[in-house]
Amino acid sequence: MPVLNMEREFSAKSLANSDDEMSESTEHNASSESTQLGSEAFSPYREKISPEQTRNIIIFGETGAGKSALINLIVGGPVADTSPDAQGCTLDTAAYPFTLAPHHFELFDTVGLNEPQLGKTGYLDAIEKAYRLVSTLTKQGGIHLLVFCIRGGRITTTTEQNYRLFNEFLCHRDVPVALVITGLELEDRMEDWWVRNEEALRGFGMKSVAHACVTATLGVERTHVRKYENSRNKLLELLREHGTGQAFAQERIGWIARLMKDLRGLLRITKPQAKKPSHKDMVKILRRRCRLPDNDAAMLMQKLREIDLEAGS
Ligand SMILES: Nc1nc2c(ncn2[C@@H]2O[C@H](COP(=O)(O)OP(=O)(O)O)[C@@H](O)[C@H]2O)c(=O)[nH]1
Ligand SMILES: [Mg+2]
Repeated sequence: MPVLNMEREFSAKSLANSDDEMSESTEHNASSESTQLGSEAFSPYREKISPEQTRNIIIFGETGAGKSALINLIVGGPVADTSPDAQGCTLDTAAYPFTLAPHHFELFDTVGLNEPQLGKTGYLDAIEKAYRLVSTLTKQGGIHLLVFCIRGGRITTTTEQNYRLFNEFLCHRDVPVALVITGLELEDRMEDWWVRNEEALRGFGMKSVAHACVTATLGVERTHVRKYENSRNKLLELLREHGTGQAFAQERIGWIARLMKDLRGLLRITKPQAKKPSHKDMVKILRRRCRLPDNDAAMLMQKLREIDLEAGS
């Protein structure tokens, strides 16, 4: 059974122990505009940062887990839309720049799976989003850290599949994962959640290099202000400590092809006679929606065939 990395856990524990500290002032600089992937228009702030300097942090988890609230907490202002029932397309992504001197980060707010499986339309939409995400990430230097956001509560099959989607399918288990547990404002000590649930998370195979038990809400009349500020401190420390290492990236078309194939494993076909989409269908979607150039389309078809051959299918 996979185990948590205990060596790295030490630093996670030290984050946890900052529960009683009051907020320090931290230099930061946030743009209130996100960068929608696939659009050529970057905010002026982004253009000033060279891709080598920017650390790309992917925040993922189920809808409602608190990903957007977490980004607002880190950035220190309401840049990302939070909503109790926002929906979207799996792998749809918006990026938010954030500076924690001397480091520049790009925080990617993602849409995860809302059910353990994808329908055919959801699958084709997810492929389009995967293409945009991977194209952006290869242009911007790869992924430095995955932040898995879970709402303190039950771990479901959807939670597990979201972990697989980003950790295994997108990052081939090569990127450190930090767990952030939200919704803990009613705990006397937020870290108690970890003590009670660490064993269960281990049982689900969720490995992490660090964790932070937090609240991403200030509460009515700022009831939770102290825990909120402590949560921000923990997250900034987590980014500093674990978000500034080596990036993971792959050759773009090969990366997309592999992700398309892996996503297929999550595809649910409800009508027994219906077929799964062919390579041609998938490439057609990318040509139509993302203007995939001819040579990339040919290379993608080739890669998809190679992966099939490798798998012996
Ligand atoms: N009580 C509480 N509510 C939270 C917390 N984090 C997020 N929320 C709320 O949960 C809802 C979903 O949050 P959101 O950030 O949009 O989730 P996302 O779908 O993962 O981006 C919103 O109404 C948030 O205000 C938290 O730590 N505690
Ligand atoms: Mg959101």
